[in-house]
Amino acid sequence: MEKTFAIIKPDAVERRITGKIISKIEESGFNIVAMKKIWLTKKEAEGFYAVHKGKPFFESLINYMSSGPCIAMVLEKENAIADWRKLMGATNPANAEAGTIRKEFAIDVEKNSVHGSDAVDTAKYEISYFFSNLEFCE
Ligand code: IDP
Ligand code: MG
Repeated sequence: MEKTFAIIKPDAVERRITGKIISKIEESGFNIVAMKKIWLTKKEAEGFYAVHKGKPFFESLINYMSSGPCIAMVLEKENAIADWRKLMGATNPANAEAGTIRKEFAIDVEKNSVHGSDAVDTAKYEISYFFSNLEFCE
């Protein structure tokens, strides 16, 4: 079964909507096989988002992602990577489809409430960035 990596970002944790987001994840057929609450340092956020280094939004993104705790999760399901991206919705909530998490909960293009891996190799890297083998329940 395919695994993907998900984050409930600081804007959503701060607004206490993690339960609502987790409900949507479970109702959509994902199994949560690992989960923890974690407050990233700037360095850890920079490492996670290294692919965006140099982009105009990078510094603000790092400040935001290290501004408070987030929830990191590994989700499992057939087609988990694409299906989680679909449930999240477009990066900019203004372009997100009805019924998606970002359409319903995101504040703006930066504070967009959730993260999801975009491919098999990034899912593998991101899962191993946050979780060790001992943290999985399968
Ligand atoms: P994704 O989260 O939908 O995969 P990416 O392009 O990988 O989107 O960007 C990573 C994160 O960087 C976004 O989720 C969002 O928080 C932030 N971001 C992306 N584009 C912009 C932008 O144009 N302005 C501000 N923040 C942005
Ligand atoms: Mg991305």
